[in-house]
Formats: sequence, C-alpha cells, structure tokens
Amino acid sequence: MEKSKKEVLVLEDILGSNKKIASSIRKKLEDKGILAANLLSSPGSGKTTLLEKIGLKLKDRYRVGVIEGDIETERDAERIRKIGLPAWQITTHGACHLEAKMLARIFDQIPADLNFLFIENVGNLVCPASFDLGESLRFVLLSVPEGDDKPRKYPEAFITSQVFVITKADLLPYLPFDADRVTAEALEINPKLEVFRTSAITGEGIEPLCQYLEKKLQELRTKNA
Ligand SMILES: Nc1nc2c(ncn2[C@@H]2O[C@H](COP(=O)(O)OP(=O)(O)OP(=O)(O)O)[C@@H](O)[C@H]2O)c(=O)[nH]1
Ligand SMILES: [Mg+2]
Repeated sequence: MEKSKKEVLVLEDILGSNKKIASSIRKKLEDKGILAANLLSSPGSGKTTLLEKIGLKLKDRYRVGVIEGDIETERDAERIRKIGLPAWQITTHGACHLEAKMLARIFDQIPADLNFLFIENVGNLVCPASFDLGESLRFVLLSVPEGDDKPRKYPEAFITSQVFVITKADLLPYLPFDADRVTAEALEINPKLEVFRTSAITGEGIEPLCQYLEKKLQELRTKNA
C-alpha cells in the first residue's frame, strides 16, 4: 500500500532529526578517536556471538565497549560483561530498531578513552538500515541457515553497509547455501562492501575481521593527527 503524503512527511521529519543527532554523535566519537561499528542482521544470526569473539581478541590491546540494542531484556549486555567488557543495554520496548536519540541519552556513560565502540542493533534486517546512529562503520551479517537469497530481498541493509559478514560458516557443508553466489549478489548491490566469512565454532574469519578493524582504527587516528 502506498504511503500517504502526510505519512511520508512524518517519516522524512523523523529521519531528518535522526540524521542530525547521528552526525553530532559521529563527530564526537571520531574526535575522541573512537571507531564505532553498528551491526545489523536478523534475530539469531550471530551478532552477540561475533562480538564476544572479536571482543576477546581485541580486549588485550584495545579498550572496547558495546552498546546492546534489544526490544526487551539485558541478556546480550550480560553476555558481553561476562567476557570482561563494559556494555550498555538499550531496551526499545517494542521499537524494531535503535535511533540516534537513544544513544544520545546514554552517551555520557561511554568512556572517552575507548578505541572501539560496537553497537548491536535490534535483530531485524529491515528498519535498522534507515537509521544512522553516528557509526563510522556499518556491518550487515547474514548467517548460513537464513538462506543465500537475502541481499536482493533486503537491499537497504547491504547498500548502507561497508562490511558484509557471512556468519556460521561452519554450517556450509550441511546447508544449501552458496557463499560465492551470495557474495557476488551483495557486491552487485554494493561493490564497495568488504566481505568476511566467520564461524564462532571454528574461529574462521575472526582474525581477518579484527585486522580490518585495527586498520580502520589506524585510518581514523591518521585522520585525527
Ligand atoms: N553453528 C554456529 N552457530 C552460531 C555461530 N554464531 C552464533 N551461533 C549460534 O546462533 C545462535 C544465536 O546467536 P546470537 O549471537 O545470540 O545471535 P544474535 O544475532 O545476537 O541474536 P539477537 O540478539 O536475538 O538478534 C546461538 O545459539 C549461537 O550459539 C556460528 O558461527 N556457528
Ligand atoms: Mg544478540
């Protein structure tokens, strides 16, 4: 059903004000040398698990923090705290995505000396794509059990991301998921995507992803120097 003119105007207003808050957050974070990454994907595709694996690798050398977005519960933040990282839970109480104003409300709690700030968005491959949170990098995750037909069905998440992570790669031998085809399709939609395959079970792809993040942090430091 087509949106009415009034609905379109309201949406433009919400996205416009979100963009302003996000731009101010991005400037504050980048000025402090904090690299922020916003993770988008369907529920259960492995966002928190990937953050646990990356966090464990990075935490000896860098200061890492995580903002967790969920509709309800503090479960993901508790998982992150268990591995020794600070985590701030935002519960949206029904909203299917995080908005920049939600981050602005907790911004004072984020230590200024962080190197990496990961933001796990609410599990949803649709709405989060429209809301800039002031991140420097956006990740879209797709897990092997979800199927390899998703990039063209949910293009916005792929168009607006810089990084595409195929998660649960350990399941490739058991499921009809063509990783090469899905990679090619994602790159047709957005040729600039950096593509990684990861598995939390075998550890595949975690090190290259950490190296990429370190490279991006270095680029931010060079820009700030
Ligand atoms: N086989 C396999 N299972 C995984 C992998 N990564 C995560 N899982 C499992 O997938 C399930 C969901 O993982 P989560 O990390 O909680 O997923 P999520 O995207 O954070 O979920 P929401 O926060 O609810 O959106 C858990 O049972 C994980 O153990 C992986 O690499 N391989
Ligand atoms: Mg999670």
